[in-house]
Amino acid sequence: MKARWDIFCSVVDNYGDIGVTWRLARQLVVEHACAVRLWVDDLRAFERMCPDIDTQLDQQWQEGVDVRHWPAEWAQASAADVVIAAFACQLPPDYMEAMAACERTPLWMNLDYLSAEEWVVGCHRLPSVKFKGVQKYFFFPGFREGTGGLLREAGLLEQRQAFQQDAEAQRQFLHAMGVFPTIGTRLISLFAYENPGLAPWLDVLSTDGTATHLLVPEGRILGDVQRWLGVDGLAAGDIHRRQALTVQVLPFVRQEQYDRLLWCCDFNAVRGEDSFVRAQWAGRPLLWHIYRQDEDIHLDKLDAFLNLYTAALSPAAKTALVALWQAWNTEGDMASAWKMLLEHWSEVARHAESWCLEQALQDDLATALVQFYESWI
Ligand code: TRH
Repeated sequence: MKARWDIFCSVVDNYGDIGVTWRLARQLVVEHACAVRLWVDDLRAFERMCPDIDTQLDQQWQEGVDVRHWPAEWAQASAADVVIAAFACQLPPDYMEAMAACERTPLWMNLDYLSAEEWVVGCHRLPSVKFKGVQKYFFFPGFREGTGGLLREAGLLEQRQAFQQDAEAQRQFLHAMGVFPTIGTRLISLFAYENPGLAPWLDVLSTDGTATHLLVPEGRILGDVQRWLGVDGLAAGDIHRRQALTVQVLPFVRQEQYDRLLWCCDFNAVRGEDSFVRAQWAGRPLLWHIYRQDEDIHLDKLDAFLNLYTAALSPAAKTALVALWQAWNTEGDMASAWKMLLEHWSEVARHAESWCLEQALQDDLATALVQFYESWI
């Protein structure tokens, strides 16, 4: 019999909560033959990345996943074999009672936030709280050996490499999105929160010797883009040129299409958690806008990742990359940091691919979760 999994996703803000759980749910179904229910409290966020979602339905099937609207008033009673509370969300009290009443106690895990910090290794798979005999465990994704790894679908890197070697496939993909870059243009994608560092970066891109085509999916950074362009009401489809820089606004697309966009670009600015990981699987240089947390604790996470990521770079390339990421996240000097990075471009580009291959040596997160369950039973 298939193992039954319940994944609970409370959409706090943005798209990372649903982005991660939706990706995980599909992978458990497709690659591990699990029966998965995905409980989501906000179907509108889900609809942005999966337009097939009917926001009015309490229950629907999407790509083999049993998608449930997690209602304010809980009515569901039966508990699954494996229960995942994503990002420390609180399960409905009645569901916890149902877990406690099960003849065979379910495996209950909290799927935590992604961090490169060292302490994650020590906490991964440790017991957390207990509810009436049901033990909860911490499960940490991560970049280091001894963590739960990263979400990575089977065959992802092979697909990505084949696509990147196929100029025609890329051209067709971009054309279908209304993107017609001139030959020799540097293609950059930009997915970020509001950021005062954008204007100086765009200044330097617009006066650079190499032309840049900047692709901006609709989202929070558009206000800064508008201000820099001096226009109002930017929307998907709009294209503006300022000297060497072409700025094009794209619609928010399905996760699979977003992957392809990242694969096409020479440089990807990403944010949060899931797009950050996808940019690493793209094997191209990237810039991370980290999600801000109270008391600047996100800056420790940023440093921890940079320490790992830049370990194999030459000191000069490392300095350049760290300067750019720090500038983007702490309102530093983006203009000179970008110019410095350009001097080390080929090394940073080679490194992006080798980092990707190195990370792919770890088991992926879905496999690690299934293995944990198998060892637990
Ligand atoms: O949207 P994010 O900022 O999400 C999160 C949340 O804020 C969350 O609360 C916080 O904990 C976390 O950041 C750190 O960034 P993220 O994680 O990259 O999620 C975006 C998702 O949207 C990701 O799955 C990729 C997807 N996406 C598309 O499907 N299509 C698109 O066009 C774009 C731009 C993104």
